[in-house]
Amino acid sequence: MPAFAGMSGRDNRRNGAICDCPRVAWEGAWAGQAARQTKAPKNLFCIIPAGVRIGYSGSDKIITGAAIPMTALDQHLDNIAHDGFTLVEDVLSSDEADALAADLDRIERELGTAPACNPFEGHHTLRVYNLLAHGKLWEAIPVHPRVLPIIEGVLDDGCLVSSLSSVKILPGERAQPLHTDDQLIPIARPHTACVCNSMWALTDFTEQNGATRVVPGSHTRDHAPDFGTDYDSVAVEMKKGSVLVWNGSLWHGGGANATDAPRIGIPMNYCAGWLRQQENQQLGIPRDVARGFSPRLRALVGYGVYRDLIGHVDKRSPDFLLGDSDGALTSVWDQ
Ligand SMILES: O=C(O)CCC(=O)C(=O)O
Repeated sequence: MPAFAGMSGRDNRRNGAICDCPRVAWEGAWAGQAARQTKAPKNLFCIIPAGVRIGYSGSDKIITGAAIPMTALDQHLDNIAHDGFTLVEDVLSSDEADALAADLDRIERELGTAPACNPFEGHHTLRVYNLLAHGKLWEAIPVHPRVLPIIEGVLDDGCLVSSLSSVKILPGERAQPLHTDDQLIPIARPHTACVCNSMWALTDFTEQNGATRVVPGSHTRDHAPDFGTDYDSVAVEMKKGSVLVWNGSLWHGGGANATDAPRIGIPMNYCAGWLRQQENQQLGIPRDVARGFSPRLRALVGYGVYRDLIGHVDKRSPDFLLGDSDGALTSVWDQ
């Protein structure tokens, strides 16, 4: 299979055989020239795994993906380190994506969701926040074994759910201003990754319907974009069921939807265990709901401690507040 003409010198075939799943690579369009409003090229090679890493199993019935293979994990982490993003394909089956989209319709109806009508959230975009409070189906997303290991590789396994929401870009929406997801965090750039986010495609994402646009490599810049300024970017097209993962410092934004159908995406966002979550998970998710979460999901939403200290309640893990654990903790001070 021919390599994409503009690819960098990295050899994406190391450690394994070549298969034909598309890997988003951008250098040809981007580093070359004329990157503005250019689609990320596809049909590049990726790795057929040699090893298997055990991941956390999801708590939900419908989502049953196997753990992410180790060499693929390395490749994804390499992509994020180098480009600022990576694409994980076929995470959800078509039926799984449809089930989530149908449940989202239900939630939007129940909440009477309407566009926020501001330049960031859009005038023709429906957004629902705090999805973990709105139904069991959503509990499988934060712990998915094909994606969580990548997040843990960028942050660490003490990472937290920062927010779980939806972005349904309706026909006629304009492109969202480019931004970074760690833009409000007042530390000098570039910095160690403290936010790592993902976009789950519940419909195909195309340049025409508003696929997420990224500025490859921008996670290493020493500044964030100026709000509302036009920058060169590429659209990351992906099939329904795929997941785009990026370093929170990457410049990106939703695209314009020039079609007559919605583009439905689920931003599943994580932050470091030492950072405040964007959506307050402990107050926003009723305790009765959190009590039904798997142990891993409980820890991810904040019923745990980071490095045996951060987040403790009276030197106990806050898990005891859910009632079925004593929260026993050997704090870092006691070690
Ligand atoms: O909808 C998208 O593709 C990106 C949305 C986004 O980046 C945001 O709302 O922060």
